[in-house]
Amino acid sequence: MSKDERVHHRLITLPFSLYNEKARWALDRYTVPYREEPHMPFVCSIAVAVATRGRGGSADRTSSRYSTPVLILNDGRILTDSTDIVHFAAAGDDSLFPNAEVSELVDHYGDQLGPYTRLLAYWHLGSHPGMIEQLAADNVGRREAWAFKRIVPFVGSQLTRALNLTESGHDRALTRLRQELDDTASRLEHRNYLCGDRFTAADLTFAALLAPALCLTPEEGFGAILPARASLDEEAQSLIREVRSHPAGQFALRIYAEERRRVVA
Ligand SMILES: N[C@@H](CCC(=O)N[C@@H](CS)C(=O)NCC(=O)O)C(=O)O
Repeated sequence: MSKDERVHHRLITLPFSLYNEKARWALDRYTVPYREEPHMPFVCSIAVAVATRGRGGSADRTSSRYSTPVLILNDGRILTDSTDIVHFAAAGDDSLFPNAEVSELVDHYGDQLGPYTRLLAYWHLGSHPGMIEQLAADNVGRREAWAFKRIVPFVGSQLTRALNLTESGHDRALTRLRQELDDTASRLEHRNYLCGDRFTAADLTFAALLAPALCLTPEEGFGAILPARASLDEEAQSLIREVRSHPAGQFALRIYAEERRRVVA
């Protein structure tokens, strides 16, 4: 084992995914030394299976036991859930999880926002030929991007099944996303942050899980490369405009601008 491997933790990711961004954000915020190992859909699950010797984590309503992010700590411990990784990163700083309300909201967005923004992102990805290959070229190693091109039809059909990428699934996701945006905007009517007057894990989670619907760029703080907005069709661009101009979308943009690059000693 090299000295570097002893110091750094390994973060196995699907780099442009929202739950992965949530974990990466927390690790960056607390300057936890880690090396990201980015993979494409399905390849990332194989990477998780290999790294955890087949055990994976535990499946939940929105993911399998081989979901990402997975953090392999340099002492051998393994964290297989984004919220666990945020807790680990923030260890010793109670301000990120000050009370039960914050934890409940983190879970709520994990269950009720993430799955719907993810479904909408894959829905639009599916209607843009060549785009998933471009995501691979922009976000994972050259060899994997090359190999991934060859399995795109297989991945497409698996994603359609796993995520319920149907017309009715899409409509439901859009309704749920709009509901979450409206509920979040109501929470924010009399406060600057979701749980009061300070930034917490609820704000981080909401902003990270909304990121694909905002089509955030690295310049805006997103930790991977999403498709260029100009390359999207009118339906996708119109959704992004709607989310960006919604008070809750504006809030997420503000949180990214103010907090994504902030480092807490
Ligand atoms: N509850 C999990 C959800 C993670 C999740 O759904 N990850 C997706 C990427 S957005 C994934 O890896 N899916 C593949 C799978 O579930 O096998 C967490 O917060 O870590």
